[in-house]
Amino acid sequence: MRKAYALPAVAIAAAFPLLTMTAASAHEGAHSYQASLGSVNASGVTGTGMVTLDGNTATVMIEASGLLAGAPHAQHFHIDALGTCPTNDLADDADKDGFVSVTEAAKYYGAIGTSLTTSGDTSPESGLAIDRFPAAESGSISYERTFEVTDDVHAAFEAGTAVLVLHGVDKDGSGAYDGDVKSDLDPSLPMEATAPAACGGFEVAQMGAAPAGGAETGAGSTAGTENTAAMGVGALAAAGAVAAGAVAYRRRQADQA
Ligand SMILES: [Cu+2]
Repeated sequence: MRKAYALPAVAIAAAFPLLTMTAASAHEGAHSYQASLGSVNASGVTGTGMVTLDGNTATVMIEASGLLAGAPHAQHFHIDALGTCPTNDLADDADKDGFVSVTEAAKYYGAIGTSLTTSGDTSPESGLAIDRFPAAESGSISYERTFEVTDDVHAAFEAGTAVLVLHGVDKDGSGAYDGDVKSDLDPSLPMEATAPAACGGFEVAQMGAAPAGGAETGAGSTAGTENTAAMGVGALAAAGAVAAGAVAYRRRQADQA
């Protein structure tokens, strides 16, 4: 009797062309990724990154604070390494110059895949185009841009090896990029200008995840675990707010089109 219901796929497609189209679009639809930025080089920088990839069209949003105010902060997608970040202390300072440099961090987060500039070219060649990176007025960055990424960057997001990195840290608290240590990327620049300040690996965004369920999980365990769970929920809620903003923004754009 079961065989009577087993319609060939072709027959289903013929009978329900709209259904199959919907299934196809859902499969190829946009995917969202989120990164929670943690400090590197004891910068105190925190923030979030949200990326929606529709094919190779990326809508990128970054919110970060605690940065050296009024100074350019290079920001990139780094790709094709472990998809992780260096520690926030000097454990990864292999050459003991007092900084976790880009070179020392690369084993975690890889090379530049995309330069998150405010205008123009977004290739790795613009990696230090400091006149086209956010200047962090008041120490904060609120960045949003839609542009095309390359196939290797898209693949890195799918593979879980895409990492958001913000650079530039005022290690000596002088209020400017200076100091005797020179950048490992460009010896004409101080290390402070290029050392990573914040880093976060991208994960698939938990769109529509219920934070209440996460909170329940912590109930009944130790206080420490509850705190950890609460912090996790807070991070998710923050990321969810960013995601909701992205949806609202896209709707506004759609309305205007
Ligand atoms: Cu970078």
